[in-house]
Amino acid sequence: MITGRIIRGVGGLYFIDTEEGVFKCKARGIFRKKRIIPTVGDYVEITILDKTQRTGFIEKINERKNFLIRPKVANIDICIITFAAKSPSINFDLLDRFLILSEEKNLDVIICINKYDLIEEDIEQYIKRVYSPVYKVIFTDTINNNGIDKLKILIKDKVSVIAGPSGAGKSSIINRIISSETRKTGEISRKIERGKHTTREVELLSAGEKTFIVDSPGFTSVSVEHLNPVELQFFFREFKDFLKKCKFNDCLHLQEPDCSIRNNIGDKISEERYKRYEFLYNELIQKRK
Ligand SMILES: Nc1nc2c(ncn2[C@@H]2O[C@H](COP(=O)(O)OP(=O)(O)O)[C@@H](O)[C@H]2O)c(=O)[nH]1
Ligand SMILES: [Mg+2]
Ligand SMILES: [Zn+2]
Repeated sequence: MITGRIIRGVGGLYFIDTEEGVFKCKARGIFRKKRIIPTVGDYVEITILDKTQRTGFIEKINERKNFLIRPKVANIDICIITFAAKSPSINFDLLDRFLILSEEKNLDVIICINKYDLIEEDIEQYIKRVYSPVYKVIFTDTINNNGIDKLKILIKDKVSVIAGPSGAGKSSIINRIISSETRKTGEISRKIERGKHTTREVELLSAGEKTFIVDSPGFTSVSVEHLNPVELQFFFREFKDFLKKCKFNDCLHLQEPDCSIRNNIGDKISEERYKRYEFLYNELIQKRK
């Protein structure tokens, strides 16, 4: 058996990237019986049926480290949360919801602010003040190629999914990344859909050896409804250092005295992010009533 990774699935046929190249495989019936659906990103063991035709069978699916539903993909390392600096302008509520979900799934995060060519000074300062101390933030522009090399370094040897609203420039960024990589290796570049089309098919796109990137459709909203209000605090990364320092163990950082989170507002915790926490906490409580 050889080990590989599912990079694409079309109508029950899976494309497996292995050290010996790509094989087209079907899954053994046992998976259907057990109701396990092979998913793009899965590490699998395959047996070869025909070496010249490059066909085989998926025999085993290794345990997943995580699993995303939209796009449906497994074993993701990084979420590149992408917003346009302008047109459309940044919805910070949506950005924070993406951050919460990424934390929940234990993904590493890169905040990518694209269309840097259009950015306004106050927006740039705002992002640098509120987000840069907490997350990796990069500014890109796919017209002059600013920041793309930096992004490539950050995603090297990892599998990343690019998420964000429609029109942010996700597909443009991916095309920039994969076209420079394919040029290097002499492969034929596979331009992915862009513009008005939605990005439906889930695929691990090669962005260099051992590096993959997955495009996703534009999200107009992100639901955090499934979260327990009490656990929301754990998904604000900048809270982490202070959570154990509140006077009460079960502090929710709302009105309690001697709250370490509230004591650090304006210092290690920005007012804007704290307000978002408060807002989302109340929203989650309302939903439960
Ligand atoms: N000004 C500017 N426009 C961009 C940039 N990147 C992408 N666009 C444009 O923004 C639009 C949406 O891009 P697309 O990649 O389809 O966004 P997606 O919906 O997030 O995949 C297209 O018209 C792109 O040409 C950029 O860095 N600067
Ligand atoms: Mg797109
Ligand atoms: Zn507290």
